[in-house]
Amino acid sequence: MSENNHNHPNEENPEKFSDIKVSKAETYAAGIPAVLVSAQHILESMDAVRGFKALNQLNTFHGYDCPGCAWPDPDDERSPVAEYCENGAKAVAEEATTDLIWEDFFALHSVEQLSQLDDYHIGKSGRIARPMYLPENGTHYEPISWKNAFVKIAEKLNALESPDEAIFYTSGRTSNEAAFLYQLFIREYGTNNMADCNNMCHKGSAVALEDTLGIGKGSVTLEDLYEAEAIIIMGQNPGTNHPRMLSALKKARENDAMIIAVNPLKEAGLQNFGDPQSFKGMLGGTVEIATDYLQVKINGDMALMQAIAKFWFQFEAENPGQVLDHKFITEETHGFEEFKTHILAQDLEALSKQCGIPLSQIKAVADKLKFKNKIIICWAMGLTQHKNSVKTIKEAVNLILMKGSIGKPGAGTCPVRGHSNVQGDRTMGLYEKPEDWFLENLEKVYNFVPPKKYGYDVVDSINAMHKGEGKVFFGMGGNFLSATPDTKYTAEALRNCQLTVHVSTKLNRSHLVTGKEAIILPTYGRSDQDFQEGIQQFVSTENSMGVVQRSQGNLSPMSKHLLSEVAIVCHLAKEVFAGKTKVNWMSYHKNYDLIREDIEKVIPGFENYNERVRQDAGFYLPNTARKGTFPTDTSKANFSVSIADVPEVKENELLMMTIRSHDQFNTTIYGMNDRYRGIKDERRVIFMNENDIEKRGLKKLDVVDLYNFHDDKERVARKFLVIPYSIPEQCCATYFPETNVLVPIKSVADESNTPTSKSVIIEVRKSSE
Ligand SMILES: Nc1nc2c(c(=O)[nH]1)N[C@H]1C(S)=C(S)[C@@H](COP(=O)(O)OP(=O)(O)OC[C@H]3O[C@@H](n4cnc5c(=O)[nH]c(N)nc54)[C@H](O)[C@@H]3O)O[C@H]1N2
Ligand SMILES: Nc1nc2c(c(=O)[nH]1)N[C@H]1C(S)=C(S)[C@@H](COP(=O)(O)OP(=O)(O)OC[C@H]3O[C@@H](n4cnc5c(=O)[nH]c(N)nc54)[C@H](O)[C@@H]3O)O[C@H]1N2
Ligand code: SF4
Ligand SMILES: [Mo]
Repeated sequence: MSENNHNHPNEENPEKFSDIKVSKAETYAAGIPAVLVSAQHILESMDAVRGFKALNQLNTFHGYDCPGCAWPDPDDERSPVAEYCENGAKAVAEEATTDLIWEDFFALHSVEQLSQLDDYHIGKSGRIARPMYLPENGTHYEPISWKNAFVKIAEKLNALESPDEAIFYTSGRTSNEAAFLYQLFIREYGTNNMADCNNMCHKGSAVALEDTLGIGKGSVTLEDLYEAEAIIIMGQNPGTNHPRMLSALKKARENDAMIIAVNPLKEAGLQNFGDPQSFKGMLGGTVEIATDYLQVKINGDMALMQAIAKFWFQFEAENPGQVLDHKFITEETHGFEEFKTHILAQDLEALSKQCGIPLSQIKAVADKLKFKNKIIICWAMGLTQHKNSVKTIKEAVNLILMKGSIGKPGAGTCPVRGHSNVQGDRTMGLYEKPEDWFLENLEKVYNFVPPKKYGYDVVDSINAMHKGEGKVFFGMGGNFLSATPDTKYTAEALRNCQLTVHVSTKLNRSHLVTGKEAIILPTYGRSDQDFQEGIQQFVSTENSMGVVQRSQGNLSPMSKHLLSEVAIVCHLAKEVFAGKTKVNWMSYHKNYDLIREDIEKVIPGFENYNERVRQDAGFYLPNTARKGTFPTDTSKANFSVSIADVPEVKENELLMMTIRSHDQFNTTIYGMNDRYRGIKDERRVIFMNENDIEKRGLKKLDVVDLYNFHDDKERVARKFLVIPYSIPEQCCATYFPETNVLVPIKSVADESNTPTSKSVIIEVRKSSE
């Protein structure tokens, strides 16, 4: 067994535990504290001059796209003060830090020692300054030249019996240009094993929307949000995860939209917003966001939406022709009669019980919505990470279709995407199940036959590595070990590999639980200037609303030993194919315009890419649903019929959702606080309903272990502090990634294969230590 097999896949028994301070949860987001916290994070990571330079270009027309979330920037005017939020500033602080880690850092700390640190301290070690290599049976990473790193990777890839033994992962920060080349390299190499973070994220949205509306993306623009009569926000915490969405919601409220929040928690940002860009906000004033708050049980959304649909049918019977859009339903949709029959057969009391919202409250909301025709439904991980996610999202589409609320201004679907270019990576073809047209276009342009056989997604990849069928792992960004489910199982899977490679900016746990050999390839972040052959390049990204924009960093890279992701793919391809290639790899990284020229040839919607991406606000990709056409199998928008179901939770069990604190970006921990939820200096907490605490003979701040049984295996996450919180009974919440150990690998969503990170059945017991 090699040395690296002892390293810790997660912090099982935290050493420092705990300096927690608990206060009342906030009832508003942003405001003055947000401005102060932004400044604090920036100044802790760099000097004021670099900090000012970094923030000054964030989300501006000629600057760089925020490395945080995928929320869009306004098309027209951008704020003269700051077109970013607190968490955008934190993302920049994290990336643009002047702390660097060189070979002396790795010489000083063994991989095992580093793996004992918590994620916060691993990340805070700094930016990786040069390529590093962990030899077989090695205890410490050693420096390696770029050339030797590429040679080693190429040797391993070329020695595999089949290209399908290699696994390529992508996290959603990768630019369009790098993503396009990366998929081209992987397909020329011969596999479709392209797992990506989307598999754990909005995959269910894409599946549901493709089936029902014929396009796997949302339909709305920012303007639509301003014009909507009603916005329903389900399973999303914008105050933390898409903070500038609050500015759009504020605008919607000023235009009299009603906003309905559907969430098991009373999230601060869904209640009130202190706009730091308004005079009133700077004086501490706030505006109300949600007009109605439905504190639904975890996974109760489908039942709730079916109940609303049933009330709409009742109201339509009382007000014929006024509640439903019959013209739209008749002309544009398919399957309405079956849907109607199904909904009318449902028992309202049973639906109300299932979702945990009193019938009177559901009826009141349905009533307020009944004459509204411009409705937008927004959602995120609270809908996508359950077993029945695809069906739940289709239920949201049913509501939209009943109202004809799509293909017109102020109405439509809004899956709010996570990583800043996760949508673009998919558009560029990073997909384990490529469509025929895409492969045909690749073949036409490059004159090789790309593989047709579907590849592995994230969960398939873990299983393949666990079985020894996946032998080389290559991650373009991300933190595969910590982001994926069933941490111990995934650690075993990665350790089975001959080689694990990560293209990364910062150190993370995936560098510490490795295959027999491991390589870290350090790369530029969004804020870094990218010069190739003396000419500054730019990249482009696609935001959550399908706008493609250019992004050009303005900071001098802190180390001369970094390569861009584009250059890394080109050099790797050169080494792997050693001349036997149809692609002129070494031309691309010298001039990114050439990559965009080829993207334009392969992917529809990118006509005149180089010209249009240079326009101030970029350009919109075509979107059929936005135009009111639905290229589905029936050529209509499809209603769907689903039985509302929820996981069976026994008396002694709780249904756990694993969520983000206000101080993290996925597995990157910015800090130990969750300001809006009143938590300071601790992440190992479990938010529980008071009655559930009492029933178990527990009290506030008791230390508990969380555990469950699945496939005859006990999974345990130790030492969590009990926090009484406003959450429906039998539901609880913890932070990801600390509790990913409890998400069983086999617990995945139907159709999308997404781990069910928001529906984890657990029990709690007092911690014995
Ligand atoms: N600052 C910051 N920004 C981020 C990220 C980050 O980690 N930090 N991550 C980025 C990424 S990749 C993504 S995908 C997005 C994630 O953005 P979100 O989806 O907002 O993130 P989560 O914290 O997972 O929150 C899910 C929300 O859904 C609620 N919820 C959980 N289960 C249910 C349910 O069954 N029904 C309903 N109705 N609600 C439920 C939770 O209470 C919580 O409010 O954010 C992106 N932006
Ligand atoms: N239990 C549970 N698990 C979840 C979720 C959940 O809600 N609950 N959410 C899921 C979701 S929605 C997602 S999207 C995934 C996220 O999964 P990932 O995308 O794999 O994880 P991140 O934490 O975003 O990746 C962070 C790492 O990316 C690297 N990085 C940052 N910027 C760059 C860059 O510009 N280039 C390169 N090459 N590397 C960079 C850094 O080294 C950093 O350590 O996690 C999923 N896992
Ligand atoms: S809303 Fe998202 S993209 Fe915009 S500044 Fe904040 S983190 Fe960055
Ligand atoms: Mo995500």
